[in-house]
Amino acid sequence: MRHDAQDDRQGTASGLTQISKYISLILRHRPEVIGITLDRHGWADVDALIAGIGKEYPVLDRAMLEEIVRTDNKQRYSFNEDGTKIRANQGHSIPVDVELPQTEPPQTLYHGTAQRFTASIEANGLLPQSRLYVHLSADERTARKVGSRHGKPAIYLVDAARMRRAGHVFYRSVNGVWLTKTVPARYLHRLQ
Ligand code: HQG
Repeated sequence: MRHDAQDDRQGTASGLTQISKYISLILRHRPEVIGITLDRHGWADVDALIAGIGKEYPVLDRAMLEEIVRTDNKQRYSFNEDGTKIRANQGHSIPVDVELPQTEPPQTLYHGTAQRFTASIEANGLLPQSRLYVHLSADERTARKVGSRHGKPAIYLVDAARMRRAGHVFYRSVNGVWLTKTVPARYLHRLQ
């Protein structure tokens, strides 16, 4: 497990963060790593997940998983009603349908990326790359944070209202991320 000065400062929380990142890998991208499958709505069996992750992180039990879900800073995961299943709310690369209703977006949304991607984005529009959807946010601050993950950030304003009028479909994940399949370049306005 990675262990650095930042982890030391964060104490126990860093352990949870490490496990949370692993859960994110399993529930969004690679369930086969621990020999489990997701159903078509993205649900994994909680006991199977705990058992599978236990090989790497034996400390994980039901109570710790509940704490991870409850305290996750982006509310990445949800349990089903009876608590027997768990899924990621968004961010998948594997084709699952998390049953989001189409939702009317605000007039404008934001997308944060890295400056080195801007030439390609302005030529080809925003593409979902390895994920199912392009991820957008309702506020510029979140976009800046997302963009900073990739390098020196560049921020785009997305003309969501005009996209809607042209028939593009939007979803809002249960943790507030706006999703759409692609954003053609004509709907992008670079802020920074
Ligand atoms: C870029 C995190 C070149 C796109 C965040 C982005 C988010 C292009 C990168 C969530 C392009 C894909 C998603 C094009 C798009 N040419 N580059 N035509 N079109 N790109 O990580 O939006 O912590 O898949 O701009 O908070 O950065 O994981 O997407 O830079 O909500 O929960 O290709 O991931 O959440 O990168 O982040 P990503 P993202 P979590």
